[in-house]
Amino acid sequence: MLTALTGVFGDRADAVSVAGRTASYEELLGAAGTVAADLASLGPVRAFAVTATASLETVAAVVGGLLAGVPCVPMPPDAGPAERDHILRDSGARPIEVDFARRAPAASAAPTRPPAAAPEDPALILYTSGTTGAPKGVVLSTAAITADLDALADAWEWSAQDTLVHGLPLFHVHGLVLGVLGALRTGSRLVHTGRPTPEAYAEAAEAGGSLYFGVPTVWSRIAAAPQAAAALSRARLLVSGSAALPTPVFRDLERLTGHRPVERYGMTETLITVSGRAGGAVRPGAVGTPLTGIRTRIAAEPGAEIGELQLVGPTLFSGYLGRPEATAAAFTEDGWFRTGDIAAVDGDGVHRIVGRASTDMIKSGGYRIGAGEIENALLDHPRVREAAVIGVPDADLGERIVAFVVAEGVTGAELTEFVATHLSVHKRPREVRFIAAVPRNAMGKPQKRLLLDGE
Ligand code: MLC
Ligand code: AMP
Repeated sequence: MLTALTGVFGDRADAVSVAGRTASYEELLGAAGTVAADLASLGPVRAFAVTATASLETVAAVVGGLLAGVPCVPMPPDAGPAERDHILRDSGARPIEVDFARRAPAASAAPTRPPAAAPEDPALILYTSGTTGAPKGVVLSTAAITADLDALADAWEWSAQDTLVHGLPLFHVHGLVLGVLGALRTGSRLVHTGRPTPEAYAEAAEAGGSLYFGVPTVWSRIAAAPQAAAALSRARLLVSGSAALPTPVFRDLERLTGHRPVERYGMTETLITVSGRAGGAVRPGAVGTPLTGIRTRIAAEPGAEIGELQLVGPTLFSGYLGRPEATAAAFTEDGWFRTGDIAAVDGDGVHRIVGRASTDMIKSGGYRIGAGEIENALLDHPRVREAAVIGVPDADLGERIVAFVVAEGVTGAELTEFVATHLSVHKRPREVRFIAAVPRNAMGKPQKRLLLDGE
């Protein structure tokens, strides 16, 4: 999968740069070889887990797992103990530590030997939230990942001539699969900026950045920093994804950088499936056309033009780890994956995402957050009797998490902190509102849309 590490694109001292530290492919391969040898010495393991900080260690861990044929579970570094325990218990993954300075001799780590795993074997297990319950492990095979990266390379004319720049977290598809494995497959130099700030993105432009990835929150912060945005005029392609890019941000970026950002659409379960193309017509609010090998359909009511986007193709996940019922429920009877996103297809085949089927799936700063998971965390607090969590439109984050609770003798700040000790920091409510009762229908089901009535 990692073509760049075979040396066909050459090597350089700064082939991979993460949060200010650089490594050549040879150094990366050496550190990854040590990880692979350590994994082999553990005997048969189902999976291994690494705390996925933005670091060369995380990159070496993921590459080491691929060399050894053992799937990697990247854990959010800010996950609270409950979320961490859940991920480790659910996946059965063995946590490991990586020391980037421990390097196997390059020859023993050379990926020219037969790959340890078959293409259909799991390469990564990424934990992601559903509308209810704890996060599920999404199993991604090498075959799915390579199909996706090759389709994206084609759509974006992404090659070893590029320098990829981003500062996204390394435990999700966007930052890890596209942002790290994509660079190692296409041979583009990688500059991971540590954090995705406008200043860091601009600085990387001075150093030759050509291809930029960001979630809409990152792009809107860049659009609000005109000097940083101007530096990106030297780039070749700006790509936005993980949530809808607001049209005003698209327009501001076009005005400040001279580029019309390309939007692409995806999910942890499907990888990226629909995208605009380099050199193609790009419209604000549209996510482009299906990638090579992907077929889409809109499950619309008779007479309606919008409906649930469903798809099939080689980039789809292998299933939710240990949850055959949940996996089956994610597909229609005739085998199409149900995205839960509401979409429309224009006359020229260009797709637009117009909403989501469930209010219980929140996208905040590009992070996918299940309302049920936060509600369960809040209900664990002894003072909380009822909890209902929703995403409220937010200019910076797309949506912000607001929790409505029925509780006495506890402050909003205490509840926010309580959630942070259970889950990841980005799952904390931004706001806690105290109410007398959660509105419910005759069946007792919460009527969350009523929570914001009267605003
Ligand atoms: C956050 N903070 C809070 C808080 N929430 N403080 C108190 N109460 C709360 N409820 C703190 C933060 O910890 C941070 O502190 C500070 O406030 C600013 O937080 P922020 O506004 O969230 O900014 P930031 O931390 O910079 O995060 C914005 C972001 C981040 C865009 C950088 O959301 C991000 O990295 N998003 C990317 C998500 C992503 O990669 N998704 C891809 C999923 S894959 P401090 O001290 O740290 O400053 C996918 C498939 C696909 O979707 O299609 O790509
Ligand atoms: P995740 O599993 O974290 O990858 O989140 C997947 C979800 O992100 C999708 O189901 C969509 O709701 C949303 N998403 C990703 N890309 C886009 C986009 N370009 N426009 C709108 N929503 C998007």
